[in-house]
Amino acid sequence: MFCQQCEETARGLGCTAGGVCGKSNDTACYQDAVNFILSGLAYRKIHQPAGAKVPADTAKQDKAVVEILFATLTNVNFDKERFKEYLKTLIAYRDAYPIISGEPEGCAWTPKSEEEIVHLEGGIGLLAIEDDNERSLFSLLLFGLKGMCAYYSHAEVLGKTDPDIMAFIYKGLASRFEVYTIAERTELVLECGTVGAKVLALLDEANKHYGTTEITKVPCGVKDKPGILVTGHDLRDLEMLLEQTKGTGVDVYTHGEMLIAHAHPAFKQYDNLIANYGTSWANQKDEFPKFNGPVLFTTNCLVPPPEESRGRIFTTGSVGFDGAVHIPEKADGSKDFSEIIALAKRCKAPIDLKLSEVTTGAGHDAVLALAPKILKLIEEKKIRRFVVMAGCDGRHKERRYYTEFAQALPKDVIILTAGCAKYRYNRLNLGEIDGVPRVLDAGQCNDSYSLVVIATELAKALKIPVNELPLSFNIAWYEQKAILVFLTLLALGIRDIMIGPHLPACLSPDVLNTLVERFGVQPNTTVEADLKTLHLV
Ligand code: SF4
Ligand code: SF3
Repeated sequence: MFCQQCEETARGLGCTAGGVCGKSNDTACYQDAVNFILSGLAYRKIHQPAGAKVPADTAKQDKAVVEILFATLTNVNFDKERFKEYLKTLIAYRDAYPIISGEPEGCAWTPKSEEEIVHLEGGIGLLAIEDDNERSLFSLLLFGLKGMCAYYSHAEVLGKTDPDIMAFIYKGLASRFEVYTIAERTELVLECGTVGAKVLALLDEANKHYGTTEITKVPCGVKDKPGILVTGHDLRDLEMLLEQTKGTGVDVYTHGEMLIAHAHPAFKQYDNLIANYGTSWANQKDEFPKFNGPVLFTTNCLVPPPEESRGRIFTTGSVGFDGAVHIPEKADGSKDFSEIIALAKRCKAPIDLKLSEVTTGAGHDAVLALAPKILKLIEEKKIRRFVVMAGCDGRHKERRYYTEFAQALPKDVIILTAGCAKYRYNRLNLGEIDGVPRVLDAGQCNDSYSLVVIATELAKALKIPVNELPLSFNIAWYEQKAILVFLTLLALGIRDIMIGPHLPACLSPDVLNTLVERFGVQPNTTVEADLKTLHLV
């Protein structure tokens, strides 16, 4: 296996003998195989000559493509058996298209045995792309596409789709088998960011289904009934579970990125939605055993659980783990969570982690409602600057940097955040500036679009270009959704983004050079130096 898609990749280079994340060699090879077949399917779909006999309705195929690419994102699906099924599904979809004369050999690849997949990864994995820059750019694109599929799937379950976004997903996947110059591949990566903005906007629209978020203080204690802990990003799953647990004597708690649900008016109606429990995905090994009840994973980030607690782990959607019960979607889109509820009834109530409440819900509507006040505070020099510290959390000790950085910020700087990185500083009591919280949390990484809207609207109000706003970016990344958000910011013309704790391992020296020269992208260093670099002191 060879995988270097996340920030915690082995030695900062790539995982080659089992993933740091817990992904096995075999599962990694199966993921390479589905990615390879996805490119073949996309190539065949795109290059059909006019009049070819092609599948008329591709709605199911599109849904499968999105689900499967999402399943290969870090910490989503560790279950080799699911990838075997995915492989069969994709081959069937691909082979429903006529063979194209002169198509690249890879388009027709159909593995005959498991050995072929597990031993052939040199031929189908990303290392098979020999040119360093080509591999680097296709990797960035593929990782961006994974993030795109994650966000698209969330919009899709809420009824929002966009054929242009699907068309780009196929275009990007097919590019693996096509001839592009390095300059063209660079532009394709940036186009991924442009389409990323569309996906994030679509999801923002979709999430309005639950009402626009309000700045909300979320309780983090526990009650005495048993509970189900819901983690990941899928609000629709949470809604279905809340409906099904009504009146059962089982409470529901959110974990990690699900925190934002408490700020949506639709979720405030549920008195069985009790509190947010714990912190980010990176601490689940400590926090889940104390919860006592079952945990439902609706998306990433799943850390392989110890043997003794596997019976309490449930997965749904793209998520999978060998030994965990998977709740499938029915034909009508509903899910039956009765097995989780039955188990919860036999569990003890959660142990109180004694964590203080946290504030979330600062999406673009909530923040822009404060715009006149914010603009006045800027004018009065009570707000000196904003710093976007959105992104992911992770397990490495060096992520202390983000806590220390937030603590060291001058008191007239406001943090704009989204994603699970916030758990590094959302309990620091950083206070308010004349009633405006110093940590404005838009919600999930899915809500990153809010930060873009806030920045562009403030720039408009101040009649200056976005890059002249008193705004700096210090982004923490871990997985591929963060890569998509990063590409989106680049495509929107944001310059001088600082990114850490490490740069993506897939960047070749030349590609890194392009990012530095063209966009001023910079790695983070020390708190002291970075505060100066980002004009925060
Ligand atoms: Fe390694 Fe990250 Fe890939 Fe897991 S997702 S195998 S930790 S690079
Ligand atoms: Fe977090 Fe996994 Fe990326 Fe959604 S839950 S930001 S790391």
